[in-house]
Amino acid sequence: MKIFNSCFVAVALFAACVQSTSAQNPVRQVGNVKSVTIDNQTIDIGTDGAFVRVMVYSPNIIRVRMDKQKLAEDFSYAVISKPVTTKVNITQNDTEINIITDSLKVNIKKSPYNITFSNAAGEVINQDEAGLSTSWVNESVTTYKKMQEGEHFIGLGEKTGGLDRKGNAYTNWNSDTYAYSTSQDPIYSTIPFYIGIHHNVNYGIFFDNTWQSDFNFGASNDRFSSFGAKGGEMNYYFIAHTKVADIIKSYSSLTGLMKMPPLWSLGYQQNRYSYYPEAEVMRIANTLREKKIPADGITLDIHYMDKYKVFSWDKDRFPDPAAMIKKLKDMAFKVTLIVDPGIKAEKGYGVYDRGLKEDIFAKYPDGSNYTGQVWPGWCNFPDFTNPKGRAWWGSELKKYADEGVSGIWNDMNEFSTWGQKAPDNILFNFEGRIASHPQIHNVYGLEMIRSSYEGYKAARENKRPFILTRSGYAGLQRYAAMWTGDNRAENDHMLLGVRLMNSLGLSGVPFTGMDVGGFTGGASPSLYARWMQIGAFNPYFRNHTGINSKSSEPWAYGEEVLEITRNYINLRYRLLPYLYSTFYEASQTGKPVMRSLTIDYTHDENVYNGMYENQYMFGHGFLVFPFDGVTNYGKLYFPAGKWYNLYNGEVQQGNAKIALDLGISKLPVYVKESSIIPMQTQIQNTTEKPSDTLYVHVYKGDVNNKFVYYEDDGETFDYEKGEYFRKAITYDAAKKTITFAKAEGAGKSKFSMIKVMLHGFGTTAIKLNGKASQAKDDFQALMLPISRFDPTGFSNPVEGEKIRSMVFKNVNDQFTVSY
Ligand code: MIG
Repeated sequence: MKIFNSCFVAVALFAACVQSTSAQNPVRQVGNVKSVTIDNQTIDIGTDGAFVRVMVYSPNIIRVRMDKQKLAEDFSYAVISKPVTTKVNITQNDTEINIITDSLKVNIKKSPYNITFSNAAGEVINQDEAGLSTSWVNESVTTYKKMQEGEHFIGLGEKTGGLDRKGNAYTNWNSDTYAYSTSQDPIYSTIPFYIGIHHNVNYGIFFDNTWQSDFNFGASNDRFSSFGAKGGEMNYYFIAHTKVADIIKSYSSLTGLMKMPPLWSLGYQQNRYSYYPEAEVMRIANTLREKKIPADGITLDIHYMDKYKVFSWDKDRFPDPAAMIKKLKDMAFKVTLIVDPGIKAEKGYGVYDRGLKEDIFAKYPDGSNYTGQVWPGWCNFPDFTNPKGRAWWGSELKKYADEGVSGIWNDMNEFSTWGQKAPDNILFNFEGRIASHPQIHNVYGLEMIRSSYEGYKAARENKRPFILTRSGYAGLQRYAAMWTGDNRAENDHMLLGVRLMNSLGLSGVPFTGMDVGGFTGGASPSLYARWMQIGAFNPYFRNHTGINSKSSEPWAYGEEVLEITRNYINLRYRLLPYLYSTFYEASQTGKPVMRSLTIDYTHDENVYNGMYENQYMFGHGFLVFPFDGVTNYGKLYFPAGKWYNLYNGEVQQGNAKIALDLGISKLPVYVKESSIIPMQTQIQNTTEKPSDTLYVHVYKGDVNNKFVYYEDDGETFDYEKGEYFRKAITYDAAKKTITFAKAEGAGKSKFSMIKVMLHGFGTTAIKLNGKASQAKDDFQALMLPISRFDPTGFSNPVEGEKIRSMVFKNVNDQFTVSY
């Protein structure tokens, strides 16, 4: 009885605390608004518990910053754009503030502070959860948003688990996670940006805070979604558009767009941990050529180094690196080298000595260099948040440029010290501001790849660097492609890899890849074949495997698997004109190359269903089903519209679910109606010239489409000065026309002719520029992964399905095909 009583008293006392004496309340709320200052597009708000600044960044982007007292200096490694001047109407009265832009209505209640975002029609898109809003517990700050009915959450970068993040919570703390599980969190990188979807509206929230951050999308709570961090400001950008693609575009306008990658990096890349010595590297290169497996890249892992010391070569294994790289170059192979940030602390090792001299290593508060253990033993770690550190790294990279290296693969940049925790009290320069490890941890990888990108760009005149990274933060797409680290050779990991890339695509990173074939363990032949098929439809296509696993080259699994693998690599090379143009689109708009179906079919509930969540569009035209590689059985969902079987042209109507039992020779891929798919004849590497004809495949459909065909030299930055060849191709379904616009740009096409390949038009009369014209029957061999006579069983075009073609003499001409 006594115990019961005192409990009762304690509860009553706690309630009293919450209500009255805020000084004793461990949760500090924003509270009531006390002062408001409006200056053009910025509103400064003083409240009981905080200082708030709301800025109109554009008609579609509102930025909210908050801190307990006043705001710190505004600085971000991720955001590269400033607010644009825009039409905005801001008013206030005793109870609220209202902001109206062309696209948004923002309402801020004053007692207490609470913000609601609505669209122009007044529909609520997103709002603070009443009573919770934003609060602090010690230094950690969190904003709570009302969970909307039926809300889906997608994005958040490289996060495991399902496509829909509803019901889960996530932490951002970049970590070296060897052989991570399919639900492990966190893994390597941080992109604190997600998209919410409900009631036919969508929004994005980018929480730009580099401290450890936490997101909760209704994980065991039915009230809110939340985002917060262990330190720093509440600092988020609210983005709203009617289309998810435009949300990604706005996010990309804040954090930057990917630059055009070098063409060779879209070819097939061969890798393992590790190929050495030189004879082994040459054997791999020769075998790829002998077996006619198209390829452009070979990657060297840590064993090329002398005792894992970065910027050195093991001279026994590689006596003359420059000569070897030249030999490979003559065979049309580009070399990518791995680099790790840990610098062996060893006097006499020039790289280290120069680092000491430049004083660019991260430090303890007493001024001594922080020392941690990785591959080379005890290491110091370059401070990439110091401009001097970046310059030093760039100058060390020159050596590789001189040796003819094309790509720089940034590993271990979480940063990893054998997976151990690095101490909090390491200090970093942070552009002269001085920051502790917890504040910069999540941007260490970003600043390393920035150093690599800028350094390699400066080291090689007018050549596009290819930078690959394992870690990063929002904005990493400006510098690097990203791969998803140490996966396992398991079916679930193949599918998880697809989701990770789809999610990265939703989060502003278009250039992504996974270890195709699996890093740890060994795949079965059927899993390997499936994985290579899917890899052919990934932005970055690299086969890689770990140190103790069995060989994983395309020929390591027997003749049949070799045949299947070669078929799909071949197809990828014929599709390069399409792929390169799709990369161009990504470089202009941020629209990813691998597109989760949530981008184009946002409000179709089926795309969130766990059964179909891995399906994606590869560019605008291909619907790819990452089919099970073990049972070879799967269920497919076709969204609204009309879909053509890639292999035989058969039409599949949309809004349909089908089950398939398949062999391993084919990956289910369908082409969307009205697609425009430029292709070329088979080449073995990207330095080889295809025939002089660009084959443009057009699929009859009832929806409009616009595709921009794009070409440039694939190598330099001259395209930024107008040296490109660009041709818009428009499918107008109502007018029944396909218009090829005049070529734009100062560059020349490598093709001289266009051949239009018409799919699904049957015997319909075809006109050219309004005049009756002959379209010849043709065979879609180019589209097929292999020749029709191949024993592995690809089918011919279905009977009665006529593929017809028309040839045009001049690739520059403007012309219209109608039916
Ligand atoms: O501690 O360089 O994720 O791709 O092969 C392992 C060796 C270091 C991790 C990378 C992996 C690479 C491996 N690296």
